Amino acid sequence: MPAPIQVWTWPTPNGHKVHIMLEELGLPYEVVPVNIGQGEQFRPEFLAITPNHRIPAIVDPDGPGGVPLTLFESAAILVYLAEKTGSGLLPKDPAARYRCLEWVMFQMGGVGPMFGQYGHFANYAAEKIPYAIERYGNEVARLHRVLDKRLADSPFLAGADYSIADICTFPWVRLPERRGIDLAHYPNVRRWHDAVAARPAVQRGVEVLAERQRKGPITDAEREVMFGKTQFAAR
Ligand SMILES: N[C@@H](CCC(=O)N[C@@H](CS)C(=O)NCC(=O)O)C(=O)O
Repeated sequence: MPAPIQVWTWPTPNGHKVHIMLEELGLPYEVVPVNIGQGEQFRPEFLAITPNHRIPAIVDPDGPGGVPLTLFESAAILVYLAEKTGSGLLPKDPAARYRCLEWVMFQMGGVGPMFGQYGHFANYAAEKIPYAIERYGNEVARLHRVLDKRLADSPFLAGADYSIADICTFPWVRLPERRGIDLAHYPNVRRWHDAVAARPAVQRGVEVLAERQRKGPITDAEREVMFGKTQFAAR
């Protein structure tokens, strides 16, 4: 039995990518909760793993050459885990591999940041700024249109097969009502969403730390930690 991979994480879309991947691969893992609303992302033990104080990050005691490896950035973690296990979740054929990486980068550079900013201005910011909500709302809708077009031609984002491109995008597309999105307007995204959501590993992955999820609206103390002085203090 391989030593468990430590996952420093929290039940957010970026955390869920890694939970789903580990479930898909059936690798043993140990969850280390990092409560980002209470400032645990600034603890020295976590900063020793990631200078960016953002979840997720992993520690694999059995990294390349048997040497322990720490890794942050969710997509780097998915690529690593796919390569470590030789999993087809990152295709081996060169053209298919680049097609997959293209959609992984699209998620990392577009979907994640834009959906995240929409969530910030629409749900978290104390002051509601119409321009910002409209700007990021337009981007969220545009990116759904891009996904819908791709998924009109292809069962999954990278092509015929489910891959890490789907794993990293799904947690951002689930619960679309949080982004003011009705998937009825994006029928190909809906078909894909339902197919991915039906996978047992995905269902287990999105349940990781579900009991720790905030139930009500964001508090002023959490706002301070994530968007105030605590977040931007020099470290
Ligand atoms: N590009 C990073 C983004 C990670 C990220 O933004 N994580 C958020 C949670 S989804 C976080 O840790 N936020 C803590 C904070 O804002 O202080 C990745 O994909 O891993």
